[in-house]
Amino acid sequence: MKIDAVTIFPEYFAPLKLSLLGKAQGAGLVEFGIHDLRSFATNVHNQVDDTPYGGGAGMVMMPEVWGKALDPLMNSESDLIILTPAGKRFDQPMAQKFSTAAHLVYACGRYEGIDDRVRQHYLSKNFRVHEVSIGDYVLGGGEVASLVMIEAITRLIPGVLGNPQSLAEESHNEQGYLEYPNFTKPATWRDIPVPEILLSGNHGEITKWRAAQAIERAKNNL
Ligand code: JFT
Repeated sequence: MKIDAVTIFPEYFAPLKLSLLGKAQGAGLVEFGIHDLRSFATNVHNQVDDTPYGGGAGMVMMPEVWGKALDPLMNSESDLIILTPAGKRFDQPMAQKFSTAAHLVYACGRYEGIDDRVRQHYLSKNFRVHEVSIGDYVLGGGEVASLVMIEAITRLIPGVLGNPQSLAEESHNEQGYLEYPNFTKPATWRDIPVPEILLSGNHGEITKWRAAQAIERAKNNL
């Protein structure tokens, strides 16, 4: 998979070199391209935003600059993802769908958002365009939202997770089983013992106990 992101803050994407995502890129399973929107600015001030038509607070990102940045990236294989607080909520089923895509292009805006004609234009040219939000809280822009999506999607690409068992257990979780509490050594830490059942070696009883714990936890999260 190829993943491009356009942003005025390319430095936000430094974490793509780390951990799972860095290894996935090193193994050739995914390739990241980060593009500085400002390098596509057309006027002498390298301006990327302007005041909103109709008035109101804040600034809106100029369509001309976005068009110059996105045109060379988009092709028939591409899905354009426009991050916006008004978009469809990102969830695990959406991550699953995007994990089989060939090319994801993230438009990461700031300020009040991107001139809506950018969305309209690529839609009218029959590109696949998705407006997405990562959840109901206020962020300063699309960069962190795109990182969240990139991590959730990339780890679903076959070969990215070292241990396919982790993925198998997760899809189990999506079918109604939730997470149980985890413990590792030492057996007692600050006077708190690990639940005895987990030291028993009785895997049937351990599975039942974990299921009960997961249900208890799920109740508490309602
Ligand atoms: C936020 C976003 C949010 C949120 C893209 C662009 C500008 C800042 C903003 C925040 C509230 C109202 C603008 C963005 C997101 C989320 C995505 C932008 N902002 N107007 N994605 N996921 N939960 N907030 Cl462009």
